[in-house]
Amino acid sequence: MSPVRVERERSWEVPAVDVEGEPAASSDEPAPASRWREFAVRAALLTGCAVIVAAITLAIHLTKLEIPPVQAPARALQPATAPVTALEPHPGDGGSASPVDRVDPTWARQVAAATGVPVRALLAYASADLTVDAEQPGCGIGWNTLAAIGAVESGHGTYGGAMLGEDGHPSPPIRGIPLDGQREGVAAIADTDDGVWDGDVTWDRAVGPMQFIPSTWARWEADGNGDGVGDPNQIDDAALAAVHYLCASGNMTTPDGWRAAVLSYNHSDAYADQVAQIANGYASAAGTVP
Ligand SMILES: [Ca+2]
Ligand SMILES: [Ca+2]
Repeated sequence: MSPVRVERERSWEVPAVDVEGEPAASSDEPAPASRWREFAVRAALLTGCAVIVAAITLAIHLTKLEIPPVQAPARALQPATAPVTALEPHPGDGGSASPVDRVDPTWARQVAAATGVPVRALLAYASADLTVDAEQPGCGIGWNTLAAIGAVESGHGTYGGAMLGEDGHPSPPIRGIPLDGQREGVAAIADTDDGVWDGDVTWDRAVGPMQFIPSTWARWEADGNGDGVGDPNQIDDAALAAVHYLCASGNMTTPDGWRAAVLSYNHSDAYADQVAQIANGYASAAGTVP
């Protein structure tokens, strides 16, 4: 291969050299000592140029790197627990009303307005919070954590343009992609529900506002609205099943306990961070409610 000659611009004023570092042939050869001095100067200049080019290349490379999000300490990620205002039971109610009716509607309207959580979804989260507080007072989950999970999982039952009806059902129903193992990070889960919940008789899919997989629902099925039926498509039922699932991990009042519970729902640190951020935002916004 013939040597490539590198000509410098005027400001650099370095005589032409070949890539092997040998001074280029010249018609008026300098004396040996002068040649070596000149060669040393050229070498120093070339080294300097190489260092600058390497630094620029490194800087460009670094700017292209995807810097992973900084994981804040778990302590900073434990959301505050926002309280729910419940109505006092009225004598003669007969216990026939939906558990969701315990939630103070005035509180729900104000918190919904302050947080942006749709009031129907907020009623489901708050009711599930009240239920689990009575059943498992040691769990300590706040409605805001449940709401944050609902936000990430389905936009509170509005994913894909769905509308969350007053009956707690998103319309159209929210169903995830088939769990057919064909995509990265997607497990293969053959049908377990005969398509009853997910409409898919070949594979299973995550279902409803809280995105329960049918086999998980089969274990955690709950009836949050008190109609006698557990339905993962119905947000009161799904929210109650979700708090049972989360509280099964243990005490959520400690940073490590909170994180372990959320990771049991979805084993992703990025997911837990996102849920914590949203839950804290809801608690902060709800704190503005008089
Ligand atoms: Ca299925
Ligand atoms: Ca139900």
